[in-house]
Amino acid sequence: MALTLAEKIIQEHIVPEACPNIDFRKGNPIPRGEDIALKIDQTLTQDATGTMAYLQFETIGIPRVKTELSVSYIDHNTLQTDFKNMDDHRYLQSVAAKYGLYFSRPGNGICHQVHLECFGKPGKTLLGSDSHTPTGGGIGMIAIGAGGLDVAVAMGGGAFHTPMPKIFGVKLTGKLRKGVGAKDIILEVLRRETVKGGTGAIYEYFGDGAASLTVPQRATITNMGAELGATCSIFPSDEKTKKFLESMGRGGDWTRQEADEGAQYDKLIEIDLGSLHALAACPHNPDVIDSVKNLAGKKVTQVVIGSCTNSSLDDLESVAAIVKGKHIAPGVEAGIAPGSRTTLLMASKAGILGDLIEAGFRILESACGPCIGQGFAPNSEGVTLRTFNRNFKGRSGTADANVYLVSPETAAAAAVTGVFTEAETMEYDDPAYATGFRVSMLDGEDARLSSADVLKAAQDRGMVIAPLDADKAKDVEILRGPNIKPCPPCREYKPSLSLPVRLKAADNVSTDDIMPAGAKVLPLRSNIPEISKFTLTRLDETFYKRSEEASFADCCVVGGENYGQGSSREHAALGPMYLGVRAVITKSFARIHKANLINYGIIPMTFKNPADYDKIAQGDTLELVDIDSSLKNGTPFRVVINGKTEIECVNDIAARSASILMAGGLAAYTRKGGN
Ligand code: MIC
Ligand code: SF4
Repeated sequence: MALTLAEKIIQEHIVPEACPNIDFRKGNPIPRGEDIALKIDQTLTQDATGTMAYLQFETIGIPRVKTELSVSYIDHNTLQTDFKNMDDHRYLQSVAAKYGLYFSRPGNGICHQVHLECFGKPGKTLLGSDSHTPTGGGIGMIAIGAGGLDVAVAMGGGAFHTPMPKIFGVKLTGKLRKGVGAKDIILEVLRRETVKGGTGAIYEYFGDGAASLTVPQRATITNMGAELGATCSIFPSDEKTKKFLESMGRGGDWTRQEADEGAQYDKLIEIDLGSLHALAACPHNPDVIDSVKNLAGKKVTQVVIGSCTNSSLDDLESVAAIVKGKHIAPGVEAGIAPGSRTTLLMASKAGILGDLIEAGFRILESACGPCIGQGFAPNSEGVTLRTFNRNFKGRSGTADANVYLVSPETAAAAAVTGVFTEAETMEYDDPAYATGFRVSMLDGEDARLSSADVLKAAQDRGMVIAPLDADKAKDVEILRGPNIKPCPPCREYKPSLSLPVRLKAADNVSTDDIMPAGAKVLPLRSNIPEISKFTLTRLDETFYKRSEEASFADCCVVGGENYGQGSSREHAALGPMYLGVRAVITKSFARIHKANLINYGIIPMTFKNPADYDKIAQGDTLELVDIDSSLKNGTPFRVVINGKTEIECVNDIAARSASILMAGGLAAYTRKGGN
């Protein structure tokens, strides 16, 4: 049977002995939704989730990572207002040296951009403790975001378990107009599919329109597949991919990856690129899409180019083309955080950086920065246009700011006009568009980009430290600062529970709502007792106080649709667990958060009848009757509200996940010999 590209890579990586329910006779498609176990070739971590991941990895007790390649990046916590961030950096560097990982130093850039440039390989699997790990799909990888504990298990050689996704095909035809960016393609997909449309699915892009896009453009699209709730997204690996890898000095890593002729998709979406115009995701969710034409003329106070979505050389070049010879409008503050040091160096050698500085952009560090509320917060009630991927309320650091997610082209147009403007209505020269749309630096069509200096910059790996030899690694001492506390154990499993509803929340609660990021909270990522004080504060400032008053007794949380969307941060499970949350009952969950809840022993349940959500009020008591038999037998969960009304909740928890819950979380399960 003809297979999709995603299925081909999955089939090559599946661990048959860990998937007893799957029939592996040749050509058999894997049933959607079935628990699959994947061999993981590469892992990545970043510092904000990495410390917990490596604290867990240390407890596994193996001398060296067992993957083909693992990289520890420092990109999130680089503000360093006191000792905590740098203590974490030193801990992570020492762990990398001891256990055989590459270490990407602070300043080297955002993990996803750097991984694409330096390490990703078509046809391989990548698991990362960051939800935007699917960026790697831009070069034909199955790249999946997960909680740190799952990544720790993969570094120890364990398989990654997930339900087999549906495969949605996205056929792109035609060519983007000048002034319209790859961001507009993914915003169009978000407009059609919504932030929960991709739950349990992989988006696979193909067609002549896909072939026309450069690797960084493809990566913008696969990156923001995370906002669809997708497991991952993928493009074929073709001649463009080859040129990109050659430009980065890695031609040898290229392999062709494509779907079989006639592959069937679970759903087909078609987009004619030539018909697209600029779009914006409006406050406060990535799927609230409007056209820039509709917003045209609206005043803008801030513009930021950056984040793992849109901070490549292509992006900086698009911006430079629009702002060259102009100046940032007087009412606007504008900043650029290039995605990597390599990008920054290339932009500098190609003369692009000079154009940006001349226009008046403030040059920010190559790191996550403003995307995660670490500096460059907008003014009160500000209107900020960002090339990022998330605009949840308050994430920018300013609670009442209005964050719009746009392409670099739209951001650049607004920066110089001071209002929402369609870049396609402006007159400007875009040398790369004119010469074949930024095909690749090695094509030599754009003289600025193909110069020897730029290529040398592309291949500079000066800020990556390679793994130490095993015999030298033995002697490395792990450096632990005073803010690094061990991960607390999960609460012990109980076969029946009676739980007060400590919070009832609405739809689309994000992990930023459950455990905020930002300059104040992020330094506490290695210290669960301290960070837990911020649990759910975005939704209810009294949550911690009320938990304390209840002596951190067992309780539950009730939510609406798509609970836990956004980040992979397991702190959004760890914080609640530490304060006593034993179950979360919702209309539906986001994939990574649901897995994190299970890993930390919290039972995720969904209402069989979504209308039952209305039968529960905050403060009610829910009795979870005989959970034990539901988990052992896979039967529906029974929940009694205030000793009176019984409702049924769906039990879609795979057998292995049920065993994890009964063992008291993934760490305990692994220690007891589970795999
Ligand atoms: C994010 O974009 O929300 C983050 C910060 O990168 C998170 C990871 C984290 O919370 O550390 C993510 O996307 O997984
Ligand atoms: Fe960093 Fe923002 Fe990307 Fe998360 S989404 S990895 S915070 S740049």
